[in-house]
Amino acid sequence: MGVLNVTPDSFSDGGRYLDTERAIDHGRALAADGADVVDVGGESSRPGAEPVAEAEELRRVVPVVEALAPVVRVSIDTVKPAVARAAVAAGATLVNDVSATLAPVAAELGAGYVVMHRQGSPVTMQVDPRYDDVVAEVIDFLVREASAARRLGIAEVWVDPGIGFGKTVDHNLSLLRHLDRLVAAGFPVLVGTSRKGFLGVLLGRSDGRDEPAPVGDRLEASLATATWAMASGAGMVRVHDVLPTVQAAKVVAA
Ligand code: HH2
Repeated sequence: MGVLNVTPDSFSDGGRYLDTERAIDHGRALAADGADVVDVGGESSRPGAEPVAEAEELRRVVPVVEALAPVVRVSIDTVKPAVARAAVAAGATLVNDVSATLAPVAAELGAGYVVMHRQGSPVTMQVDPRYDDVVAEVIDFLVREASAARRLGIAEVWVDPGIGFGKTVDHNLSLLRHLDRLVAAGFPVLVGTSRKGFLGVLLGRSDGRDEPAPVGDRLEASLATATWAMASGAGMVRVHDVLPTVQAAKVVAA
């Protein structure tokens, strides 16, 4: 799954594809690089991000979905029912829902559905995330929500542990270490680690300053976690750098 953020403020590529034509070109490039799905989003969910008005989000994503849907499978990354509806009408066939609230909408639309775990909202989620047992709590939540989505009649339901969404570095690492347990729960698993902050923390900086590695220096770490996720049984990884990830996926599959 290739990431296409039509936003001014996404954490790693904000502002690069806000223009409709540039976004469409980038989506085509992701497909040409081997993405099976292009995930179009018009509202950043990075820590601290402010919500976007519905009309603005529609303006950003609908023309991009319309242009890409004939070329590649499109998913819509939104938490708004109206945006999910408009995107599916424009050709999207998967609803990627970081809020775990849109199953009834996906069911009504006959679309596939991704349910992701998060703790808190983007504005507050990284303030002080706490769990007694992060792996058990995330798996329980996802199995409950995915089972409910299936009961609504959705045939294709993916579960996603929500790396970085209300999680410390240790929480993220525990979830990745035990990803096989989520896989064993029986739903297809999607994982998104690409360029995320915990990788910057793990890498640190080459100049010795006590800061995370910058976003542009996280490719190899992103590939390591994508490879780990695929080897642990994840069926899909959500990434910014599609070409190198497809190469890694070929080798993992072999
Ligand atoms: N991560 C982001 C956004 N959407 N959806 C799923 N299912 N899983 C994820 O891990 C996930 C997601 C955050 O990354 P990005 O889209 O690059 O940034 P932003 O939210 O700032 O647009």
